[in-house]
Amino acid sequence: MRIDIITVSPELIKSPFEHSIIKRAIDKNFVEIHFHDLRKYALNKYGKIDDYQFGGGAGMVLMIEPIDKCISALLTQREYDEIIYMTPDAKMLNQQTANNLSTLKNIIILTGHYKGVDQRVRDRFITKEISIGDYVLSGGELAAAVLSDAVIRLIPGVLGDETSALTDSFQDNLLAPPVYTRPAEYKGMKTPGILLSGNFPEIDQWRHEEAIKRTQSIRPDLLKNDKELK
Ligand code: 6GU
Repeated sequence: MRIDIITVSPELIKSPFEHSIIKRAIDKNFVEIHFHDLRKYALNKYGKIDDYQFGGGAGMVLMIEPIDKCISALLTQREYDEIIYMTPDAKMLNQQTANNLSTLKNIIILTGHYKGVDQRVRDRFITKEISIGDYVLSGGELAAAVLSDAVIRLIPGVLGDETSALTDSFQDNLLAPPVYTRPAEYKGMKTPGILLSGNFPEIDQWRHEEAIKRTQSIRPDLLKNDKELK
């Protein structure tokens, strides 16, 4: 998979890709990440990429021309399966969307800033818009890092233990069950005996029941909805 990230702050977004599972995925060539600094496509030598919004109002808007130049240059190189715009005014990211994106070959992620991008960018180039939650970040960079992490770890081979992504929270629309490790008892707090029993069918059953209990109590909405992002 190849991910091209277009941003006004490449430095802000790079570090999540330089550690742990995501770094290993890049080192082992499961994924290639390319950062594109929007200012390199600026209209003038001062690096102008934004302007006041028509109609008045606070906040700057990213202009269409630098974004057009950047995306069009990428499109001459290869075909892209999705051109994604990170923005809080979009449908919310979920595990199903991450699963679907993890099967793609080439994607572009455009991150907004300030008041966002000129609507014509969204109309002309963007094939999918994603928010990571109902709160506002200063820019889409952290959101793009979150999306990339969620997607990359699902690429087959990236996680050492192939089954571990399958038992994540949300993979079956359930929260993950409680987990314990040594010591079996700490300051009087005990690990549930079933987990020490060695009876694996019963352990699976217990985990499933705990996952349902946790989901019912914390996120009952997950039990009702199939919330695939369209
Ligand atoms: Cl994708 N961008 C920004 N700026 N804020 C957000 C977001 C994205 N998702 C949630 N809040």
